[in-house]
Amino acid sequence: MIEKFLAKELIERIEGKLQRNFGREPEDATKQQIFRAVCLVIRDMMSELWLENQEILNDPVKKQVIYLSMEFLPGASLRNNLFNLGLSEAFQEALAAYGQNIEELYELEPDAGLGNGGLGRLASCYLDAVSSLEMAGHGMSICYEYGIFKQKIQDGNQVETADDWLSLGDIWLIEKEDEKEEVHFGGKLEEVWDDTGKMKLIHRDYTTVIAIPKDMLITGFDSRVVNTLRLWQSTSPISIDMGLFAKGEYLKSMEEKHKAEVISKILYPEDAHEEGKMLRINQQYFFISASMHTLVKNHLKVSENLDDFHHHYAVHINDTHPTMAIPELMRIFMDEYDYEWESAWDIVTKTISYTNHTVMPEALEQWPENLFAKLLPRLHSIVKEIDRRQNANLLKAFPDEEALRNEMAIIHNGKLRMANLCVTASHTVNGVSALHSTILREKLFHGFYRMTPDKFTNVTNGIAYRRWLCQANPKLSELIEELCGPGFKKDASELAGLLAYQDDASVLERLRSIKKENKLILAEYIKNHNNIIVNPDSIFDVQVKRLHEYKRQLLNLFHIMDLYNQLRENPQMEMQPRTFIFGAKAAAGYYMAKQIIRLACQLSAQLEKDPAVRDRIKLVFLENYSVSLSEMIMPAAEVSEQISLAGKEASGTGNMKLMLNGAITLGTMDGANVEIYEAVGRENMFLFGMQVEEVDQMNQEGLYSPWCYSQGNANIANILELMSKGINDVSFMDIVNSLTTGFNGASDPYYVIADFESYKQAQKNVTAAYQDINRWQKMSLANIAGAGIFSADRSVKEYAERIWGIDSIYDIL
Ligand code: GPQ
Repeated sequence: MIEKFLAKELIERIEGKLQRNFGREPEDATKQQIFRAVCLVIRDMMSELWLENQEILNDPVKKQVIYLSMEFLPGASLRNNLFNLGLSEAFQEALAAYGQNIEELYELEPDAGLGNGGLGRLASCYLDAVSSLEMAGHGMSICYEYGIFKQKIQDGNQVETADDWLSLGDIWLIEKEDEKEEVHFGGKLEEVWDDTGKMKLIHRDYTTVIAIPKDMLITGFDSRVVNTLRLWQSTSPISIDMGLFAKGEYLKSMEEKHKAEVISKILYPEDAHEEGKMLRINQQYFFISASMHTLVKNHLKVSENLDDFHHHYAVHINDTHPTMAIPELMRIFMDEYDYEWESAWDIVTKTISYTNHTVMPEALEQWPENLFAKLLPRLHSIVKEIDRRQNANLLKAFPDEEALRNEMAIIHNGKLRMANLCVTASHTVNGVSALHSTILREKLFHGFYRMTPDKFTNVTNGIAYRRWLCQANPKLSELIEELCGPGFKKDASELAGLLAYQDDASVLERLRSIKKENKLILAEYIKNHNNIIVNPDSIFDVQVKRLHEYKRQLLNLFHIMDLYNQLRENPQMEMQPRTFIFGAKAAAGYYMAKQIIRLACQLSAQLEKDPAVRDRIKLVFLENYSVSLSEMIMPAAEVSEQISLAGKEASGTGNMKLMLNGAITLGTMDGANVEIYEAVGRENMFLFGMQVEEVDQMNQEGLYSPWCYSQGNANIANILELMSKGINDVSFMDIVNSLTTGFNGASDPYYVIADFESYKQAQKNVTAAYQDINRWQKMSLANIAGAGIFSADRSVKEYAERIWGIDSIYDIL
């Protein structure tokens, strides 16, 4: 248990921080100063816990996981840390003494948005779980000065502005200047022969960049283990070239510094998309090289050599972005510690494991070999050798299957394929939902699966459920605690205890009234931010996630346009009012995604203008969807739109957060929806659309013609016509063309039109079910009760047991 603090002690500590750091008394401190002082007090407490465990953590026989990821999306930390430490009430009381409201401090905190979406948030959920399970594990990434852009909607279009999160978010970062690392870029390799006739490769004329660690401490719920998320910031060893400066070349004199600093300047805002950019390669190598050096150094502090490195560290690669850990470790072992290839390879491959997060071809990283060789010559030579050896293995395994061997090669047609390198060098490879892992085995990595079937496994994603339930939806959390006891906060499977109340009318009524209160909070937010008054008794139908064609926000919009057409034709039509809520960022250069946002915004305005429809259907596009905003949306949602084309969404995690808050999934058999279906049963969700096999068949036949569909279906034709003619005076011809022109997969590649009728029917079923409030609340309860298996604690336990070989640090003392 964590020590309890009295409000009085906290007041003293907060006052101390205000005086020493800002020279202020509480009365004349600004809100920002109070926020900082409070965070500093909590940071001290976390640091003490962190120090307590250092001895155990540094023992080489106590294994720890290193979770490498280009993205982490912690969101805000204040409320989460207080909740985890059990100090929320004490701080609330302490602050009340100054007439301060802790909620206002929560609102002040900017999100640490060092990720794009699901992948980054998953990484943060897993760190929370590692600490909560009292395991040792650290995240490593980049300290981006600017995180995911802030989205503004101007005239119905997305506009991006920079996210200067560090201006206040830096309060959680502890700089460890003494643990900085050097990273070497570019240069050339030279062969040098020693007296014994042994050849060594020497790297010369490289550029040095300094990596400075900024550590964010990661608490777990009711846990004494505090881990770290180490974020590397880049800087140059030379701050200014005095020679150039003296010559009056001021800008040039600072060029080196700027070149180094640009590496950690900004997060790439493309989600599940690779572009082969030089800066991206530099970012990857920068944080990988610094991280691997740190591990090796730390290991050597407690062990004589690196032979037992894999007993001390499990290094996990979150998608292919950190793949360079493989050749970089090989390089360090061989070039810096004189290991032979075979023994280095043996240790490295026992250390590394890899999670794949997508099967979308455009997201599978492939680097141009020339560029890679120029930027990282030594790593290139190592990858070439891995490829050479792998080709020999492939020839043995598949002597008569040249096409397959080519598909599996690491270097092919002048490209380095990072996924193939990962699978080759990892001891375990996993997908993130049962369906996705099956697709990996049967399709994407089928050759590898034939060669090494035991390498492949599944770990279905999970979420830091306490954040979205206990912290974001306290009323629901209190009700569950009252009915089932507090055990669910430690063990999410205890949520199933709620099922005992599925026929209890008073419980169902309380669930309804909690949902209503949460809807009112969101309605107020919508009024303030969108200037739209929504009906709190309408169905809150939510689709929040990155904007991507495969996620099919367009299918949702098709349904809304169809309702609009029907209402215009038949204004008297009886209809259960609906509020369709969207939240989505589009990558800045993703034209179609931006068009879809524009369509949503124009449609929203058009509906609002029309008195005949606006009381029955509303569309709200919430700008700047983020972790913090999701914490307000999830508790208020009633329908969870999970409508990706089957086979495309690796897992989804928003689907889990929404069901946990009692929203009912309207979804395809894709990603983790399949497991939601298994958890709650057909009667507690709304399924529609083609299954993976049907999609595969359509793709193979190549006969799909959305244009023919629209000829045979007046509703679809009317929707297309509406978009062509214009919505709120804006025409969407590019969307229409992308759906209807071209043949053989060139038009409507995500089968929006093919799945439309099935979706529409499912939407009708939603409306019908909502008419029966009792039935609806029962479905909602079944979803909350069934959400337990989607806890990140469960996922991390599976990783720990089956992949990393780690356990609670207290169990192995
Ligand atoms: N995902 Cl490869 C991302 O958010 N970004 C990425 O670059 C890649 C995957 C998502 C994926 O689309 C979701 O289906 C998953 O639920 C999520 O990763 C976490 O596994």
